[in-house]
Amino acid sequence: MNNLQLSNFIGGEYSAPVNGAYLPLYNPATGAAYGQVPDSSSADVQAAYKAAKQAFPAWSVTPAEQRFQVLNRIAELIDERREELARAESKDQGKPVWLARNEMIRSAQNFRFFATAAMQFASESHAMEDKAINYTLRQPIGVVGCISPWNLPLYLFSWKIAPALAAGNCVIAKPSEFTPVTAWMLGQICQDAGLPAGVLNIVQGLGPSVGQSMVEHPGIKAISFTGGTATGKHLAATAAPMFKKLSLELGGKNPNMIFADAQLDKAVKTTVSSSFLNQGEICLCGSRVFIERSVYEEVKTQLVQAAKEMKVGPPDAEDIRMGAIVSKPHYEKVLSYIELAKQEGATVLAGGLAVFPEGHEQGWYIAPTILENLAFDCRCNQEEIFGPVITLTPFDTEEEVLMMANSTEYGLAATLWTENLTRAHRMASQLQMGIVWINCWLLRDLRTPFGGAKSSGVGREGGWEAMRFFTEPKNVCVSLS
Ligand code: TXE
Repeated sequence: MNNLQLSNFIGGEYSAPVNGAYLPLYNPATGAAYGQVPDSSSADVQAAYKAAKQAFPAWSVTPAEQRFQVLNRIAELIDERREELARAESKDQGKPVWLARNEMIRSAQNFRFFATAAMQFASESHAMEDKAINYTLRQPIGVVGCISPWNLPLYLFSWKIAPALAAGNCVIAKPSEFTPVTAWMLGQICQDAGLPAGVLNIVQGLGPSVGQSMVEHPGIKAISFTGGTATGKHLAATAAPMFKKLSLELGGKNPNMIFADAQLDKAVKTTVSSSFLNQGEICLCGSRVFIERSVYEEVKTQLVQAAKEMKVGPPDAEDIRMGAIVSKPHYEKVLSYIELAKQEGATVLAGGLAVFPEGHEQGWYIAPTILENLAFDCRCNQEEIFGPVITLTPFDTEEEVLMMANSTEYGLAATLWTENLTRAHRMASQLQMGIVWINCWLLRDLRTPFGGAKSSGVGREGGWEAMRFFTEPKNVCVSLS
């Protein structure tokens, strides 16, 4: 797939951007350009809007069973093309190909899950004794926008698109300009699955042009966005005067708390994943590891050993644990945080530098990095780094670790390792987070609400939450007298 030229997918057809402009597409494993992605403009968003608006009257009344069948077929086709999609995703994003395969399974699950939701989602009714009966229709909103990031490209793209379509909306979707390939491939899959033209439109390009045009477009009534907190803030300010419905899934600086009474082997093993999976580029990664002082040295030694043994290399090698960082600017950002940590007085226990695998010296690789001796309120412990970098901090009491865990502006997820049941529940209720994992990490039931508190976002997705977000409730009150 060298010299790959991507296109937009509008009105059921692949098309070049109106302005004819393209951006280079880079392979993080080599640092070299391998294709081009449309640098679309508001003209393409407008064309997508026209197509979506035209498709909406028919799609919004398509029987739920037919919507189920099409979405389920998309899931089957993703499964059938898993290897091809996984290889494309790994090349585009830098993630290990084995991990991309898992994410393709999950992308198919997103469509399968919301296919069934289309069949199950129903009106509520509220009887007022003998006076009246209310029923609440949940109607599709119309044309909605989905904007997704580069860390889990198809997985997060499908996580938004699937419920939007299941609920009967027509969609304009924009993947990240850094990782557009699997979204581009999804257009063909949707067509092969029989999704009517115009129901899903994919516009490729930059955030400040395509994304911004979507948010500014008065006809796009709701936006589901996953990305950085700064972008989310800007997006919310743009959308506010139009009273758009917004779902924002933003950054995190997640605490991972290990108590002395935990099953330490399991805690350490999972912590290695929660720190470095996908090069640490998952909003749910636990970047601040707090360890009870009596087991601090023991846990630290094991984590450092695991990090040092971790193989970093080209993403298509089956035996690597970590691949390349998604883009040059992000690679430089992560390295600059490691430098900042040193200035803030960190001791580097593992990694702390770029890696240059043989034959891939120009790629963007960073060693799994473990830091200690940082204050809980220093910048490296407060700001989202979003790379393979964790800090270790000892604690003495539950109150102390709770205070440190809640000390950042973020509130996405926390992980607790303890065999003390009452403590686990007590802390879960006091952590200012949208998600708390107890003795596990990244275990996801697609029915549960997903999202963050504080600066980690607004609203929840997943299950009925997503179906509610993508519908407008209308209460109808009927007098019985
Ligand atoms: O994301 P952006 P960036 C965090 C992480 C990372 C930081 C910045 O800390 O280092 O954010 O990453 C589109 N209107 N996360 O700058 O720009 C953009 O094109 C509308 C956490 O790469 O937020 C892309 O499709 N859209 C995160 C999407 O927003 C705009 C995942 C996300 O990109 C836009 C990614 C605009 N004005 C980064 N500007 C998570 N929560 O998982 C950009 N976009």
